Order: sequence, then C-alpha cells, then structure tokens
Amino acid sequence: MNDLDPIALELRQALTRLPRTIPPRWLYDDRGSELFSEITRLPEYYQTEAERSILEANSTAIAEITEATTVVELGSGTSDKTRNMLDAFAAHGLIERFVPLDVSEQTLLDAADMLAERHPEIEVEPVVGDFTRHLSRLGQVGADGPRLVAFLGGTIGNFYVEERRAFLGALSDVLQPGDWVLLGIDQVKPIDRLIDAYDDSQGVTEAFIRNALTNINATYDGNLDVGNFGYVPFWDGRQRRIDMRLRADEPMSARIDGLDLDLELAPGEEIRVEISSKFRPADLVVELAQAGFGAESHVFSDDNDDFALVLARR
Ligand code: AVJ
Repeated sequence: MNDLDPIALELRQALTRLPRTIPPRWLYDDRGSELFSEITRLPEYYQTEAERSILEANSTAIAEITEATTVVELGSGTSDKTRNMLDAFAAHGLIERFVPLDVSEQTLLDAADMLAERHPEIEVEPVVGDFTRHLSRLGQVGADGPRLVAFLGGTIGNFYVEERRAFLGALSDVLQPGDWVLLGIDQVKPIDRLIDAYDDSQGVTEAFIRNALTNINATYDGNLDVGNFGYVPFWDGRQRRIDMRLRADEPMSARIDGLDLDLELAPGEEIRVEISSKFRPADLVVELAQAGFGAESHVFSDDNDDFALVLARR
C-alpha cells in the first residue's frame, strides 16, 4: 500500500474514509468523456448552451476589459468553448498566446493543432497537467503581459468548499497583480430544474456516475458490483449542491487488488461519487476577493440567469 502512486493513494483513502467518496477524475475515462458529452446534449442539461451564449455575447467585452495577451484554459479538453472566445480575442488584436492545460496529452495536441490552424497569429503552447496538482507548471508563461486564466464549464462546482479555497489560493499564487480569472458557474435555481438536470429521463447521468466504478474496476483490477448499486441524486440545500451517490442496497463486499483494498459495504451504505455546487455569483466574487482576486470583478449571465461567468482581477 505504501508503494501506491499519489492518484491511487488518493482514491484508496477516498473509498476508505467515511463518508466514502470518489475523486472526480475517475468520471473521465474515454467512456465517461463520451457520456459527459452526451449529457451536454440532453434537453434537461441547460448549462453548456447557457455558457456558450454568455461567451458569445461577452467575449469581446472580456478581451477589452482584461487586455490579456495570454489566455490560459484549465481542463481545456477539446477547447470547444474557447474557440469563440479566441476568435473575439484575436479580432481585438492583443492576444499573443493561448495555453491550454489538460491531463490528456493527445486531446491537447489535437486541440492545439486545430487552434493553431485557425489562428496562425496566436502562439499555442499546450501544458500537460492536472489543474488540481500542477498549476505551478504555468510558471512564468506569458507573465510579461496581463494573463487571463479561464476555468469554464462549471467544473469548479465539483470541488468541496475547502478544495475550492485551496484551488483559488494556488491560482492566486501562480498569478500576479493585473492577471485575471474567468470562472464558469452554475447558478442556484429552483430545485426541480436542478434535479432534472442530474436525473435525466434517459438515464445518461446515472450511467456517467456508475461508470466511475467501472473505470476503477478496470484500472485497479477490482470487482465492484457496478449494477447492484442504486443511483441516488439529491439536492443538498444547506450546502447548495447536487450530491450524486451510489447506494449498496444489499451488503456488498469487493476486492480492488491494485489498491490493496477490501471494501465491506453495509446495506444502505453510500459512496458519494460527485458533487455539483451551485452559486450565487456575488458569493463567488467574495470568495475570489478572499483568495486575492479582489481588484476588480464583473459578472456575465445568460438571459435566464441559469449560468454565469465571473471575471476577477488579482
Ligand atoms: C462538468 C462538472 C460541470 O457538475 O454539471 C454533469 C458534470 N455530472 N452531470 C456538472 C456532470 C453530472 C458537470 N461538470
């Protein structure tokens, strides 16, 4: 157990400690990424379209306000969302460099090729890394002009409060006064719409959550009985977050060899696989200020106030 790598150790601890959890990275193997992209096309899942519309309406304003010469995107994936934004930044004329950071090297390289072709005037400098561990790899890239670090898609909602504070603090540490962050957040809204978005009628979200166990079994030679867990999504109003759990309806035992772990689950015991926090933009503006991004802030929303982009300067 002592020779487990940090990722394995993190998972082993998350599964062992009570309440049992699974770090979000386990949701995104190839199958998980496919299921997530299916989620973004569900009628119940309003976020992707809402964020796209905000970016479309405000990217030029964001370029003007920030005057960023370097745009960094954390967890950039295919850089779909940034394409529009980079078009606006390029038209504005100050951007010199785009730095996508993602764990998946191949996805990064493909996206970098696509963007370099679309914008020969922008230097694309991909960085392989995990935004929860490797922010320091951004180092001094682009430090000669204002930088804008974009973290889109509502991914910040997956962090627990204390992880979010640590993340914003780490981000503040790699940046300097005059640099900016742009965060995509899902807004608090009536419960029924939130529940529908995470308990869709086609069961795609359930399959996405369940797939984390399949991924763990495959990676660490485990025998978690994936089909025998019930999917339990609910709204936690006190913490303002959707909580997505898998429940062992019967007593269950599992061996995960690669983690040197024997799990015994009592009937009714749950594993929390993901949380998705919802925000009042003004609250996040306060958190940002506490993390060092208090110099200036702007909030951009869609017509329904479903989603928001919060822009803040260090
Ligand atoms: C990609 C983290 C924003 O929390 O809404 C979608 C992931 N999980 N349905 C979200 C997700 C279940 C999504 N984020």
